[in-house]
Amino acid sequence: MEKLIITAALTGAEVTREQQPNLPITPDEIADAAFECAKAGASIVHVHGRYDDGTPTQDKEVYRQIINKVRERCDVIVQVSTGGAVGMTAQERLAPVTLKPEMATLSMGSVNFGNDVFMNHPDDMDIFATTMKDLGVKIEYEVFDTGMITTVNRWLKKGLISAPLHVDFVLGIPGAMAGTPEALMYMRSQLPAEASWTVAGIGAAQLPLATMAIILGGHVRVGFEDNVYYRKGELATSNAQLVERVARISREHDRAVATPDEARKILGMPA
Ligand code: KMH
Ligand code: ZN
Repeated sequence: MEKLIITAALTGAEVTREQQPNLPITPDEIADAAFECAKAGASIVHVHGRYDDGTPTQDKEVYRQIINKVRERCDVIVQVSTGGAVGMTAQERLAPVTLKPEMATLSMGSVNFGNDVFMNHPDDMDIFATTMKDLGVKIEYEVFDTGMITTVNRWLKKGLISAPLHVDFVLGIPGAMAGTPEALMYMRSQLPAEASWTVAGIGAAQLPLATMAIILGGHVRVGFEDNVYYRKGELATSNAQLVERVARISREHDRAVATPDEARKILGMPA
């Protein structure tokens, strides 16, 4: 089986220090967390910008610092968020992509997101995809609900996007698809041929869905953006602790963990 790509979603836009005291916020903290996660087996870090007071931002300068500081510390694929935080404009959200990071996310539709609405107008999605393609940024298609994988397939058929595709199933957001084995199996059944996939289980769904992905030949995303606990009632001590556990489970199943260069190869990215 292909080696396992572990993505560490380090910070997100919603989690607070009150919920997770070890949440990395500043570019230095994010770079340290990326280094620890890379050591533990992550080949991709999914990053969100925050101002020092914790406010989410898509400020290009904040992302520039994050990318540079991560690169100074280690080799790991930096994947910037274009989801940002609910309520940001499309233009704001696209700003970090102009830094030409190795990888960026692209949300494939609108969805209720807790008590908010995460808006992704088709015209904006089109601009995001075109910009990423023009700048040579590898896209991770973020799929929160079933209609979004249908859109991936529709775009592929229309020639708006092309293989190799990499899809992230984000399962368990209140308002979107459930974080259940059945949901994952359905999503996987709808993938275009040859696409690679990863799963980001939210909250308590993180570990069971990660374990399923390891067995099924998918890839895994863990980290504080999606889940702040190690187990019920016990906060994780770091993002790296969550990465380490997934790497350990994978190795127990005789599935080796990919290095960043191996991940680039699997995803069809330049070395
Ligand atoms: N913060 C969410 C509203 C992404 O990073 O691309 C969207 C999000 C998706 O986190
Ligand atoms: Zn994100």
